[in-house]
Amino acid sequence: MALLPILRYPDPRLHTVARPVAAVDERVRRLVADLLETMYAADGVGLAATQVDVHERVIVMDTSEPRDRPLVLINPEIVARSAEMAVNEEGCLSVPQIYDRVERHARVTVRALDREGRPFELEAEGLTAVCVQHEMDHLLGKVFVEYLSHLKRDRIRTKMLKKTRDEQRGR
Ligand code: K1U
Ligand code: ZN
Repeated sequence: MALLPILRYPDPRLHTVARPVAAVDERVRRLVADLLETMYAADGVGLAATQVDVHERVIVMDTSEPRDRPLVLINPEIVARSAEMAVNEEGCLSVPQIYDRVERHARVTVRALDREGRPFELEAEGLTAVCVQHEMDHLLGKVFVEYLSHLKRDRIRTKMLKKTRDEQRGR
């Protein structure tokens, strides 16, 4: 297994649309293992392949407490959405230390393949529903800050560029 570097906003590669996985084989299972290791090491509850510069429809999540129930979603599709919406605080491993409120469907049903290539359905609510919608946005090249005002987004972009520059200079 390997820890993978996570792209940081505003890296343009975060806006790449992921392609479907053609076959769930050993290569994909290795990617899944690396995504899980990277997500747990970063203390995240989710991670999309897009965030590690792999543009295939693969998501990992673990919203359990203690964090011992990994969820793997390959080629996920939302097949039902609640009319009810909910506003929740979100964060993103690609936009470290930035949190803001985003409105999303309160419940969603997702159809996907597991790491053995078997189809399954997930009925998600609460943090799991927030997380799966956030991760599926990543697969479409969308970062949660795009739900915020232009003013907030511009401030976040400037802050992230400065943070990256300072880190590269060892500050
Ligand atoms: O996609 C990512 O960058 C992972 C992201 C998933 C996410 C969690 C919660 C709401 C939206 C998206 C994170 O893991 S953010 C860090 C985190 O652990 C967390 C943030 C908010 C609530 C609960 C957990
Ligand atoms: Zn994210």
